[in-house]
Amino acid sequence: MLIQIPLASACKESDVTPESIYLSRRAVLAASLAGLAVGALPAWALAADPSQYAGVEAGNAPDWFKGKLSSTQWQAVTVKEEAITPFKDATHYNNFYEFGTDKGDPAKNAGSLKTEPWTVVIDGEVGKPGRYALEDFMKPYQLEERIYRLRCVEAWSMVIPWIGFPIAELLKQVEPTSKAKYIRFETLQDPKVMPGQRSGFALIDWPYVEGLRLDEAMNPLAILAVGMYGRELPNQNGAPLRLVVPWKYGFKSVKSIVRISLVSDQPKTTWQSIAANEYGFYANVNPTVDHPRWTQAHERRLPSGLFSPNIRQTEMFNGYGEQVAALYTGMDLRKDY
Ligand SMILES: Nc1nc2c(c(=O)[nH]1)N[C@H]1C(S)=C(S)[C@@H](COP(=O)(O)O)O[C@H]1N2
Ligand SMILES: [Mo]
Repeated sequence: MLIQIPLASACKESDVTPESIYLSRRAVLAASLAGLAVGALPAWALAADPSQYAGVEAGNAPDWFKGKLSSTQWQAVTVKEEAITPFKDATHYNNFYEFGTDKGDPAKNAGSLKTEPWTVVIDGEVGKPGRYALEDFMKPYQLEERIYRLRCVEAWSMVIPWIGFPIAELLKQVEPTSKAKYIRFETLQDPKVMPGQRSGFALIDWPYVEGLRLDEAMNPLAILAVGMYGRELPNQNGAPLRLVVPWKYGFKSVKSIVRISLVSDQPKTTWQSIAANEYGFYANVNPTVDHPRWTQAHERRLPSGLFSPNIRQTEMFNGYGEQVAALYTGMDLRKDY
């Protein structure tokens, strides 16, 4: 079944996908819409599917992930007329301070992160709290590919094909109580494998914490990701489980999650605790509210170089206003930045 998030400006997949992949995906979609089993597809259509992005480094996916790939809904949501960022850039220009503060540090250092076994705790205001091995945690969810813009508060951006599932689906499973008003996410804390947690970068009070209002978390665009570029997440991108909220600045999209809590009060989040005058709880991408030290009106789309800086105008809600603006009706987004 193909579930599309309705867009007034429906876009063509061909805008972001090389022609050959686009055509073969059409075949997969056409076949699944016609109710055909995947086995009934011509071999060329199948062969063209999951990891057709150029230059993708092969991963070493756990069996549960491989098992879910065949039923993944490719390009469930995508962007218009914008090229997908090369895999190399998306995996070698990262923010993951647990592994160092330079953009190249996560790729260099995150190899030490052991993502199997991985445990996820669900607690707080829920009918069904629990502690799960990741493969059990993932059982109820069908994976979807979501091609989203990612806009960092530092004014660079990428377009990344994530693989994940809507947080709304998780909320159905865990049954929030009437007291649950926010969802809080916590990254692994393990100074033995995370050099950033034992070094002098004492600004951060580990673990890294992020949060959303419950209605934001229920928006169909908000996902938990387990993969990108047709494969499992590389460690530097937040393996094995991370948040992706494409209408907010990148720092909201917390990596390597070990705990998800439903809470009644607005969680104290990492960047807000460091500098509340610079980084708010909402952190919606907003070209009209500048960071105190730089403009947010435009951004560098990676890959970006000295001679081709690739500057673009930043869009309100990172271009997702149609889907999310209603969440903020009546709020002053200059105050609640
Ligand atoms: N645990 C944790 N999550 C994190 C960060 C971090 O330092 N630690 N950095 C954030 C920031 S600032 C950004 S822009 C994105 C970057 O995601 P990417 O490296 O996959 O592009 O991750 C976010 N999630
Ligand atoms: Mo960021």
